[in-house]
Amino acid sequence: MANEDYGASQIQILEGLEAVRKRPGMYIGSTSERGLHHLVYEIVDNAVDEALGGFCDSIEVEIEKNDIIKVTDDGRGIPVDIHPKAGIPAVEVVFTILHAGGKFGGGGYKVSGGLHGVGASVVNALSEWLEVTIYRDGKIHKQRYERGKSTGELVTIGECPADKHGTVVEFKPDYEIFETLVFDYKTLKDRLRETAFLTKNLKIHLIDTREEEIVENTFHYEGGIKEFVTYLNKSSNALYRDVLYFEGTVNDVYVEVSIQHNDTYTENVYSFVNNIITPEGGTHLEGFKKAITKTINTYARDKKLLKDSDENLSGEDIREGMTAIISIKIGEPQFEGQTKQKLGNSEARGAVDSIVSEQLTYYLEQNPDVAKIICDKSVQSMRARLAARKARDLTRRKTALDGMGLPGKLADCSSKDREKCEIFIVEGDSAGGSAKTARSRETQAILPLRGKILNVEKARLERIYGNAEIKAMITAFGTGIKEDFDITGLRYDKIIIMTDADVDGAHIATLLLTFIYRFMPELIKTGHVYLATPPLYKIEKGRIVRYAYSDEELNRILVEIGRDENNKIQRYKGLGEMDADQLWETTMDPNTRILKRVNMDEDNQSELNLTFTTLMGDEVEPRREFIETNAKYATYLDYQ
Ligand code: 28G
Repeated sequence: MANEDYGASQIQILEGLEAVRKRPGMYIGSTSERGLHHLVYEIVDNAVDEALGGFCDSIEVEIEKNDIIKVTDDGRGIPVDIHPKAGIPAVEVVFTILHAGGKFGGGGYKVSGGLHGVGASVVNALSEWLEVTIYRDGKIHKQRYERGKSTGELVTIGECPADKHGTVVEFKPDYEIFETLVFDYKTLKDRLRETAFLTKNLKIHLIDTREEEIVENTFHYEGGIKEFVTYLNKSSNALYRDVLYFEGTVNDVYVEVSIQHNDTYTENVYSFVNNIITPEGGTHLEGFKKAITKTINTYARDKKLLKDSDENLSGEDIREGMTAIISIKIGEPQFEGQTKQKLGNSEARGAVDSIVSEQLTYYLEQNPDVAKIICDKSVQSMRARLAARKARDLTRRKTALDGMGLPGKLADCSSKDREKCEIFIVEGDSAGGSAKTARSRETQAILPLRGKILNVEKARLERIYGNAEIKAMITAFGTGIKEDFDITGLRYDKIIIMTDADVDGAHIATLLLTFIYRFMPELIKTGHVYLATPPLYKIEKGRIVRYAYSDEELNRILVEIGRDENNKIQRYKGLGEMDADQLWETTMDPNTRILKRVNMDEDNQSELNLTFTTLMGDEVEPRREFIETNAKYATYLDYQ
C-alpha cells in the first residue's frame, strides 16, 4: 500500500464523517425521533440485502437499556480482508467511507432502504459508539468506532465454529446529534413487520430488553406480499377469498403484485422499489394502474357486465376498496421528483403492465365468480362517482354563488390574520353555546356540530358530500378536499377538536380525525390539527380552586393542598358541565390550556391506514385487540 493512498483514504473518511455530523438532516432527514429510528432501518436494511442475496434468513433487532440497539444477522459476515483500493479492511470501508457499498447482496440489487439509503457509515458517524462483530471463516473479528472514527484496528478476538457466520452491529446514537434517544417499540415493530412482508421467508425477531418485562415479536411470512394484503384487510371484510398474486421478470425487472378488494371505499395501494416504499409512485405504479384499468374494462365489456351504454370504468372505480401491493426489484432505480421518491425507470412501467395484464386476464378467465364481484363493485363505484360528481358540482356552484358562504352555525372570529386564528370544532349545541360565550371573539371561531358525525370509513363520497356537518367543516376550513385541497385557502392556524373527556368524546374525536385524515391529511402533516384537553376534575378547598387533567394530577394536587374531608372534588363528565368562565380557563385560554397536536408517522402509511380502518371499521375483534394492546389510541396517533 502506497503511503499517499493511505493518506488519501484517511482524508476522505474524515471529510465524509465531518459532513455527516455537520448536516445530519441531509443524510437521515432529521435529528428528531424519526431520524433516530432511521438509524435502525439503515443497519437492518444492510442485513436485508444479505437476505435478498439468499445468504441470510434471520435478523434480530434488540432494543437494549441505555438507548443501545443491537442488530444481528446470519449472513456471510462483512468481509474482513484488506480492500485493495482503500488499504483497510472491507468492513472498515463499509463503516467509515461515505457512500461505500454500491451493489452487493449477490442478487444484483443494491437495496438500500431507510429514508435516504445512506448506509452504515452515516449511522456510525452519528453514533456515540458503534461496534461491529463478524463471524467468518471460523474467526470472530471486532472493531469499535466512536463518532465514526475507529478506536483501533479490526482485531480477531476469538474463534468460532467454521460453519458459524454473520454480522452483529451494536450502536448508541449520539446525544450530541439527536433530540431524543428513546426508541419506540411500536414504530420499530411496524417497520420490521413491513420489511418481513416484503422479504418472503426472512425471519425478523424484535426484542425489547429495556424493562424487567421483556417484549418481543417475530415476523416471518412465507407468502410475502400476499400475506401483507391479508394483514391490511384484517379489519375490513374481503369481498372474495383469494388474494390475487402475480409475479415475473421482464427486462431484468422482477415484479410482484398482490390484490384483494374489501368492502370499504378507500383505495389502499402501496408501491415499493427494492423494498423502499415509493409514496409518490412512479412508473411501476403507472404500469399497474394502466394494466388493471385496461384489463378489467376489457373483461367487463366482453362479459356484458358493463352495458353498451355505460362509459368506461375509471381507474378509481376499479381501485375503490382495493388493497394492493406492487413490489419490484430493479438493478439501477432512478428516483425523480422534488423529493426523489418517484420511480422514473420506464422499463418498470412496461414490466408491471405486461405481467399484470397477462396474469390478471388469465386469472379472470379462470375465476369468473371473483371476476364478477370485482366488476360489479367497480360498476357500483362508477354510478356512485357520477352521482357524487353531481352533488359536488352542486356544492361547488352554491359556494361560488353565495360568495364562499360560511356555514350558518359558525361563529367566526373577527381577525383576518390567519396566523392568529383558531377554530374550535365542538360537539353538541350546549357546549357550543358555552364556547361561544367563553371565546375570545377576535381570534377564536366556534363551529358546533350537532348529532352523530358521519363515519367516512363506511360512507361513499356521495353521502359524504351530502352531510351537513362535513360540508360545514369543509367550508369553514377553506382548503377544499382531496385533489382540490389547497393549504393557502386555510382560514385558521389551529383546528381544535373539543369533545367531552369520556369514551363518547374520544369516539367523536376519532370520527373527526378520520374525516380529516382521509380528506385533508395535509392539515395533519403540517401540524394544524389539535385536540383540546378539558379537565377531568375540579378540586375545591375553601377558596382554592384547581383543575386536574388526569388521575395522577388529581392525586398530586390532593397531596399538595392536603387531603381533607372538606375538599370538594367534582368529576366532569362533559364540557356542558362547565360554565363559560370555567371552559375558558381550563380548555380555551391559550395561556392556560393544554393542546395536543395531532401528528402521524409518515414513514408508515399502511399501518396508519390500518389504524383508522381498525378503529372505524365493522370488524369487532381486531378493534378490541387493537384497543387492548394500544391502551389508548392516542399513543398510536402520537399526540404531542
Ligand atoms: C447486523 C447488522 C447489519 C452485512 C454483508 C455481507 C457482505 C457484505 C455485508 O459485503 C461488500 C465489498 C468490499 C465494500 C459480501 C460477504 C460478499 C461476500 C458480503 C449487515 C463493500 C460488502 N461476503 N452482511 N456486506 N463490500 N450485514 N448487517 O450489515 O467493499 S453487510
